Amino acid sequence: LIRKRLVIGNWKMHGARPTNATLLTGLCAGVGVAHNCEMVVCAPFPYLGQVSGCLHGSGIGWGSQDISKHQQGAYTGEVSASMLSDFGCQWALVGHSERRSFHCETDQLVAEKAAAALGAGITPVVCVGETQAEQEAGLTQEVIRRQLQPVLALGAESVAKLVIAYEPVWAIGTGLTATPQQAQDVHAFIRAQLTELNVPQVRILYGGSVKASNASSLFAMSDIDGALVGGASLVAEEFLRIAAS
Ligand code: G2H
Repeated sequence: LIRKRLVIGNWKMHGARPTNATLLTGLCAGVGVAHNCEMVVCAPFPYLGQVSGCLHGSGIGWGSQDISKHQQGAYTGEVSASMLSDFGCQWALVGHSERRSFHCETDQLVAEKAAAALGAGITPVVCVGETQAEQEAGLTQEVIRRQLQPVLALGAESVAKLVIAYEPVWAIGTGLTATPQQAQDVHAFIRAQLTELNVPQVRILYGGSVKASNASSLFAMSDIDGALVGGASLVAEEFLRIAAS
């Protein structure tokens, strides 16, 4: 059973046309270093046209950082799956911890967004992860199980088409990384639930302060299939080095 390696850059709310151009040109020039690894860039909505123009035909995929659960209608400020498809997006992050905490996204809403993406042929990258307080209280597994529950309830046929990203909130943008073994333990816990659903081939990415210097030790773990990279995805050389790991 082969799970192809996957490294996704999450630009978050960073970027400007000129710096994006430099970054994207750098990625296209260096994409050859990352054979056996799929690369994807998730940019802010207004830049998806620029990203698709630069990455088209490069072998690097692109996507959004969020998606509406609605197909169309009076939903001011929302962006639908079909609009993302219009811009060639094949990927969408859903339920990133920053969406969950700053925009009150619930486990149920995250699952509905994943379903909306799947309905348009877009691969949702469903993010899960516990906060520092939850980790310290020994609630990691309970929280992950709760977050995954409505997503797994979409059924094996749907779950087979998505990607899961485990991002411990205490390791995001803090410089703290889970140790490879800490991450592996949670990935194995998630894998067990996927196996129970008969979809062990679903990829599980690790996220949280991943950089070129810690990527290899994370990727050496048997249930870590790649990474969701924030800060380190904003510099082409660094992101390429992670993909090459
Ligand atoms: C976690 C991650 C990317 P960073 O949010 O989603 O960001 O690598 O900056 O911790």
